[in-house]
Amino acid sequence: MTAKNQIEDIAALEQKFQARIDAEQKIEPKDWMPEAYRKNLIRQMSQHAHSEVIGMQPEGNWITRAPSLRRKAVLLAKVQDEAGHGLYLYSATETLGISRADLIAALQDGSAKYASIFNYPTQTWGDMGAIGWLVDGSAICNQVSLQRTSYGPYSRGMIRICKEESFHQRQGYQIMIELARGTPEQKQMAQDSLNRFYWPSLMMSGPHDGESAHSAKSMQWKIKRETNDDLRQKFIDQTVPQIEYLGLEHPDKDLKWNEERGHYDSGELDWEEFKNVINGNGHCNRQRLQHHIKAHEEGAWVRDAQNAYDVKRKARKAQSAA
Ligand code: BYC
Repeated sequence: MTAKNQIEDIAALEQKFQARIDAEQKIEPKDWMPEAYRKNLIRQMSQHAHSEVIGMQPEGNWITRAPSLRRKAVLLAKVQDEAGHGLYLYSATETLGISRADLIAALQDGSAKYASIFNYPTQTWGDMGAIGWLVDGSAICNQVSLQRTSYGPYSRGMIRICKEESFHQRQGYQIMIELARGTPEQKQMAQDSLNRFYWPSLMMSGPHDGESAHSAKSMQWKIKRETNDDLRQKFIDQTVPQIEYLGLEHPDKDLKWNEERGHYDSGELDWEEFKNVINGNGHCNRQRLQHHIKAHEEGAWVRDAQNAYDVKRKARKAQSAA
């Protein structure tokens, strides 16, 4: 085959691929896909998996200090769910031909990102409420749309994850309701957590569309189904009545209903802070990665034992087949 024929061949495959996407057909692991689609998916899905796993740390910090046995059990269940979400997402990413070990190595050497929000410290019990309500709330806005992502394994993973995330959000909001209706000190704690987590939760949707490096291609390939700014707007709009119901003050003093747009206009985010955090210089970036590396090293014996068992099992199977 000549080089010209090869290029024409790829162009035809790409056209067919895009037609399937346009027709809302899912792309499955063994289907042909452009190399850039595979790479972009590996990037987004693995960063999503890393976010779930690193996201266990800020809440894990409060399991031993939960105010009651019931709260401890609920928080423990939520954190375990997040580990499960990480596992589904790593497994789904592996279907694209990359190993879990390579994905973890990229997280640990800093070449793969995870959601900026998990680099903020959790200082009070109110932060457990704010994370469930706002962080999971912002994540859900995105994840509901990702249920319709074009890659089959990612889409199916998202359907299950969304069911669990709804419980996460409600448990967080319930903590906020109790604090907001409690003593003046408890209400103040709720307000303080809202003030600290509101803006970073808006940053979870990523940079403005005009600044988003991957959006155009990801929207064309339907990896993403909504743009960063549309997701953020959805979250801003849904949060306003929730803050009102709690009787707390909205942290955005520039927030205003825009009749013409049918949405709230909001104040600008601190994009310098966002850049700093995603480039490794947030409050907890180093601590989060160090903790992950330590836990990974301490778990090496489990992986070794698993591998040794696997070798033994295969040898036994080969022996009985002989
Ligand atoms: N934080 O071109 P853009 C959860 C990066 S966890 C850090 O707009 P894209 C939970 C971006 O990666 C759920 N980095 O990117 C768990 C890119 O860098 P690279 C987390 C960010 O991909 C525990 C660069 O900036 N959800 O629910 O088109 C407890 C340019 O951005 C961020 C997901 O991961 C950020 N916020 O759009 C509680 C959803 N924003 O890769 C809760 C899946 C941007 O070129 N991910 N960057 O080095 C997505 O939907 C998309 O990746 C994003 C960004 C909307 C986040």
